[in-house]
Amino acid sequence: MTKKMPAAAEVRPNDLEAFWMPFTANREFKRAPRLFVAAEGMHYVTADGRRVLDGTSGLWCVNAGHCRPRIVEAIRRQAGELDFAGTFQMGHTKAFECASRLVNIAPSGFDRVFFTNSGSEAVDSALKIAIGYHRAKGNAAKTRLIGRERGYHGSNVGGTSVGGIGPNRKMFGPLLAGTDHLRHTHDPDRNAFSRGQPLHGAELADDLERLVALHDASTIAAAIVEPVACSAGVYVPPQGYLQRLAAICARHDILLIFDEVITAFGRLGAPFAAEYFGVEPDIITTAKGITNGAVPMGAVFVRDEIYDAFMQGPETAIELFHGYTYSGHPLACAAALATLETLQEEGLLTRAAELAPYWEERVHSLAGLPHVVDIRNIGLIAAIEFAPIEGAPGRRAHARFLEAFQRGLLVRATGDVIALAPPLIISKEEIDVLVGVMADVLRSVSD
Ligand code: PXG
Ligand code: PLP
Repeated sequence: MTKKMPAAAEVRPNDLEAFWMPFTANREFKRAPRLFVAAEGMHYVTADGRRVLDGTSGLWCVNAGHCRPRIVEAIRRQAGELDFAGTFQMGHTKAFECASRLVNIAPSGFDRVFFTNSGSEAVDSALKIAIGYHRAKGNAAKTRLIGRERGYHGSNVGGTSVGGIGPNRKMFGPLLAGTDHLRHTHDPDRNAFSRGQPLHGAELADDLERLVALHDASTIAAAIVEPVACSAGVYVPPQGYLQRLAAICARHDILLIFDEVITAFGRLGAPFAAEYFGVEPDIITTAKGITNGAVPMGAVFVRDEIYDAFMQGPETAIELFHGYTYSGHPLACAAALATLETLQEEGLLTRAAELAPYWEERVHSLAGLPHVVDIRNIGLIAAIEFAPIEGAPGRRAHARFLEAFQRGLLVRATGDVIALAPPLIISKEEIDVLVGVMADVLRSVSD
């Protein structure tokens, strides 16, 4: 059979119907698609040949910038050397090397890492590990999982269940039994236009005591929070909040899971948010920046006590009945190793701390532009919130996202918030360009 291979030019506009796109207005998109064909450093290139400044590190993952040669080359080399080797009762050297290198930059005490292929899988793995840990310690009744309103923990069933974004949940019935949610920390009346961590709201951590009173600590396995809740609109933790939450967890033998899928690998100016905030969780979930977005990968870091609790029974027995075909995939491990080298060599794990004051100053210069009701920032993250259009929540931010794209800037709209999180290699001049385009967008879109 001969099948005519379409030329690249014929393929480009393509038939867009088959791909059911995730978290996308499929019909609107397919009427007026926004397609990238290449990327390098701080920029994407669109199908019609325009350069677009990446204001969101792809989807919060390309921390070192696009198509970094060391990472590209490592993946290429690995694909030709060892394409696949499983890690169920077998192994390959890159996975062990990768794990060892990663725990070296993790907060102290986190000496074990479990590999997944995404943040969603990292979260569901962490939730299962938390429940399994308590069972291994003889507390089999500790199974309840506590999330937080406005939290995002991926799209798998466990993560959706502890997640706290209404639209992500409402289509899917009751989800996991035995979950509950802390109140969110967004308090614009007291905290609007805060620079860095807001002053007010540490006491909201005491909401966990309410859930303990309601369910009893003997039934609660873990509480999971994003140190900075990014997806739902960038909610920076109030000063003292995370410390207070950690203390309550410790008091009740509730494992504290930090979901650092976005915050790990330098986003705040430290390798991990746990370190940045000086808080000690028990489990840390990561993904995204671990491979600079170049190959899917996630990782769950656990304290030694947790790993040790599973290492019981005969040595021939499997200790954790959980894993993925592609846990520790060779290409992902090669990409992660090259990413870590790039981040370390270029000082990118801490660069956001150096840039943060400039970034903060520049993004807050957008205050006062039409419809802006709040601006928030931490590390190399910022959010601009708009007053919603009556009866059409989200439309205002979406319109500004579309206009920014027309003007050569990629941003992310979530609800009526525009989120910004550029690659950590951004220069001050590029920050000026980004903020300048945003200002033009905010002035030019009237509605
Ligand atoms: N936890 C957190 C804290 C996340 O931010 C996930 C888990 C799930 O990771 P995966 O790799 O399964 O997508 C995430 C992912 C956005 C956006 O624009 C955020 C995410 C994904 C896509 C878009 O806010 N976060
Ligand atoms: N479904 C079936 C039928 C499978 O055989 C497997 C893995 O063997 C899975 C799902 C899980 O796939 P993965 O390990 O890639 O998550």
